[in-house]
Amino acid sequence: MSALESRFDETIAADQRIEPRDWMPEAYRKTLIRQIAQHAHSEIIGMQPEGNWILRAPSLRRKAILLAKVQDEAGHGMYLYAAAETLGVDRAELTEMLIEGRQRYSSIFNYPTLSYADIGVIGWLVDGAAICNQVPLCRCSYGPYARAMIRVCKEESFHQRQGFELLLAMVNGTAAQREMVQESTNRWWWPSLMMFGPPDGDSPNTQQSMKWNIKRHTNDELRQRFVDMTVPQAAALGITLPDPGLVWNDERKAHDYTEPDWSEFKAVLSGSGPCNAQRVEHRKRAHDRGAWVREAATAYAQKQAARRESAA
Ligand code: FAQ
Repeated sequence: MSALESRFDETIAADQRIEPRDWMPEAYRKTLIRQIAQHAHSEIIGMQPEGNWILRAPSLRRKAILLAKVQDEAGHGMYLYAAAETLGVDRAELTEMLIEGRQRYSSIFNYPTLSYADIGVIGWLVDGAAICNQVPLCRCSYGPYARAMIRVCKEESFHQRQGFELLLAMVNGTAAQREMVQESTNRWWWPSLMMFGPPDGDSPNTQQSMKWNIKRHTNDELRQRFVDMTVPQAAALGITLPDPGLVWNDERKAHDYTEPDWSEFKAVLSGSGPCNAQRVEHRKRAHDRGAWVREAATAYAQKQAARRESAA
């Protein structure tokens, strides 16, 4: 083993951070690029389901809240692309890979938003699941990713609360509004459980990622944490989670629950979810429409560089 490899192993064993200039195994770098890029793409594609309701928000207050949330997701995407760039990839290259279907984004964003209750339920369940998954990533061994996660998690907590607050208003409203919240919860519950990834036995990356202190918990551990956290919140809302198998297990001191339909998860990952094609097409259109901005920014930067050179 080379001195560089031993140094890397010692840093991981001491639970310290790897920084961009440190030597790292190629497989560690590749895993991080895969996970951070997938995470960044999720934040950017994740703007679409909620963005769909900005023009139809029921009040100015709700519109301002939703606009701010969707803008935050764009910001998260930017921090994450910047973190990925410290590993030697280019953001433009990552965007190409997303558009060409060579990199993934979270399965959850391939489902449609059908009512305004979905805005509340996404905040409650989807941001809730994101927080559960991402708080441990603040202790990830790769410095730039861990630091980006600290800010992202603070903002996600705010997003989760705005979702819960919207749902509280709706469940205290009319019978029709309560029904909207229940119907939306029924649709989003199972896809939210899938956000944590495949069951541990079918997760090819978990073991190695945990050895490298990238992941701190397995997919099933985090899914369980999410279920246990969400049950009392559903009770506070007076909403039923759509799983008859969801019961407290006193021996395990955790809830038993029914596994989501993993064949649906696989189908969504392979591109045949309800909105896959639409999401990627929309992202591609936005990217193409932004070409003139990128060209203008490049031309400006080149001109500035030429001016500096001639002044020197
Ligand atoms: N969707 O071996 P594992 C948000 C893939 S939150 C799609 O277990 P790993 C906030 C996986 O990439 C959502 N693909 O993989 C927001 C792997 O692919 P491969 C984003 C999935 O990496 C809220 C294969 O399956 N959060 O955006 C999914 O160890 C509201 C095998 O799986 C993150 O990305 C999935 N759900 O664990 C925004 C968090 N699950 O190897 C807007 C960071 C797995 O075939 C509105 N990521 N795959 O290329 C992680 O923690 C991990 O990457 C996991 C997956 C836990 C997602």
